[in-house]
Amino acid sequence: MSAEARMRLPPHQRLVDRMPVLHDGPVPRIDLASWDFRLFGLVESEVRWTYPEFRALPSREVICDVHCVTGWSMLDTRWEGVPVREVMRHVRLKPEARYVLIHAERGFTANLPLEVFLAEENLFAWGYEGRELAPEHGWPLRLVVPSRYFWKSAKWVRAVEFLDHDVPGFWERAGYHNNADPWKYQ
Ligand SMILES: Nc1nc2c(c(=O)[nH]1)N[C@H]1C(S)=C(S)[C@@H](COP(=O)(O)O)O[C@H]1N2
Ligand SMILES: [Mo]
Repeated sequence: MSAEARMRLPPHQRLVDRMPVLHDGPVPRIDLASWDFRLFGLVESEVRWTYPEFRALPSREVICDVHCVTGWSMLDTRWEGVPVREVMRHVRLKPEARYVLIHAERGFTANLPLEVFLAEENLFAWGYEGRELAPEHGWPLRLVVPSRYFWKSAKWVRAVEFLDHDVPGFWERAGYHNNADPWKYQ
């Protein structure tokens, strides 16, 4: 490993060169015709996109390192999708909104403080390494939050709920740290 790569590895992590597949339960079967993506909760008015509508939103590429709490890290992963900040241009938050709960297929959830969710690099990704996302990696849409352990990056996302209080997500209820900063080994 190069000295540069070592510096990019948080404590207790090892490098992998292919992305493992990790999630609870089976890969959900998705029907794009009935698929939607919604913003709801503490917003002035809710937003709902169909799949073609969402894919028509401006997209960009993000290259980032990802770190799974089970110990693997992958450097320079390349995602394409709609930036969280682009999505947020379509909604006006109520002033009480402080947290988000990400909702995915089959009841999976992940929680983040609003300011972490709004980071410039965060993406709702539909592409990976120049191709459509694979089903096992979250197709048709997954969240990518590079600043946190990868379990916050929900696959198969369907909605974002804005809240005035923090609600622990699926892995957080299972005992994972609420903040999940790999550099603090949380
Ligand atoms: N919907 C859903 N998303 C999920 C999970 C899950 O169980 N369900 N697991 C998380 C965990 S623990 C990790 S490490 C990453 C793994 O993503 P990958 O399978 O694309 O490597 O997905 C995250 N997103
Ligand atoms: Mo994970």
